[in-house]
Amino acid sequence: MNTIHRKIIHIDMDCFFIAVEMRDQPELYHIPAAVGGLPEKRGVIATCNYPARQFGIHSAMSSAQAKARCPELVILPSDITKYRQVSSDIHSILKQFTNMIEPLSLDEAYLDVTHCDHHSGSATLIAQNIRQQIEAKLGLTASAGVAPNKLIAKIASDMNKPNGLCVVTPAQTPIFVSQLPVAKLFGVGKATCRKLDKLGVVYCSDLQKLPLSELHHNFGKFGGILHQYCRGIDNRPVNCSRIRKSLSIEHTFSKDISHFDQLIPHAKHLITQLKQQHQKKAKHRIIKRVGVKLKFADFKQTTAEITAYQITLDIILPLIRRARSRSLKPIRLLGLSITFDTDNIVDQQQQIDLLWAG
Ligand code: TTP
Ligand code: MG
Repeated sequence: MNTIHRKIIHIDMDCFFIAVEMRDQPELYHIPAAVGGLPEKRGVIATCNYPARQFGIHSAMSSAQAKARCPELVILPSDITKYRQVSSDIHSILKQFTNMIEPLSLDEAYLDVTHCDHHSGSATLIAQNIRQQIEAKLGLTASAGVAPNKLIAKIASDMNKPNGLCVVTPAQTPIFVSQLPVAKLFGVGKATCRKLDKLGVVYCSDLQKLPLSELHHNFGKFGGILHQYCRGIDNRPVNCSRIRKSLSIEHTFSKDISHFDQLIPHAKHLITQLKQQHQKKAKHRIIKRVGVKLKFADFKQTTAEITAYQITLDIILPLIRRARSRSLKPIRLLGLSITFDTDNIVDQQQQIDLLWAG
């Protein structure tokens, strides 16, 4: 029997925010440069270019630490409006090939080109054409992965970064996946990795040896998913009607906060801002859960969540208390989030458009 394999492309822009800035200020190409918050304001790095990465600088590192590693690092403020416009231009290029597009963030998307006729249906040539157009029209480089499913396509797009293409055919998939460290698999974070390490699992080839029952026993439902992923099997569709599931906002304090009462005005301000975002980006969506995130002075973070239909101080403060009780360290950052009810959507197309617009 002939199995029909899907053709999935994952596109990921290289060093996205700073790449846009380097294009607009070419003198930045050869010096360490980043987009992020100011060190004096306790900002963090959003992303940085390769000269900066050589110093060990990376996303989410504090700008102060980045400057300590590389004093000549140039840090530019984030211009999100500009990045959204570029993202929308990228989307226009992708749309030439298919409507089966699932945006993951401003700089990343999956495409299902299984039924696309361009380039005689060659996913490899389509991916190359997309990368060429992004470079010619936008002056930016993108990396792409081509594979029979989303799991492998995303891992592949990272293989030849920057400005690279990696194609994994259905026939190559079993070998490709068996050589991967399990940490590369979607959903395998630090905690799962540690647990797998204790079971003697480092590579997918090790994971393949564990029986399904043992995976279920250790990881519950996710055990079944791991059993498939480590064999390169992933049946998740490219979800082109993906809609925003949540909204979040956060603030890093100019000085760490030790007293609970000092958090209250910040919480009030963030609630107002999050309500405004809700109005702007997801007007008719019904809130299902409300959450808080705290980052402590040692950069450890924790979250607390509750089922709620609105975001108010009465709901937020007990959550902050709960999260606060987990550490004695002063607080560096407060974040708030709302999760939407996905069963109850008023205007789906509008939501999709807004997701793409960021
Ligand atoms: P990424 O695709 O993760 O990173 P990148 O495009 O900068 O670099 P790479 O070439 O390795 O893909 O994220 C896309 C953009 O999202 C990034 O340019 C800045 C922003 N971002 C943050 O603001 N904070 C973060 O912690 C991360 C990871 C990304
Ligand atoms: Mg990227």
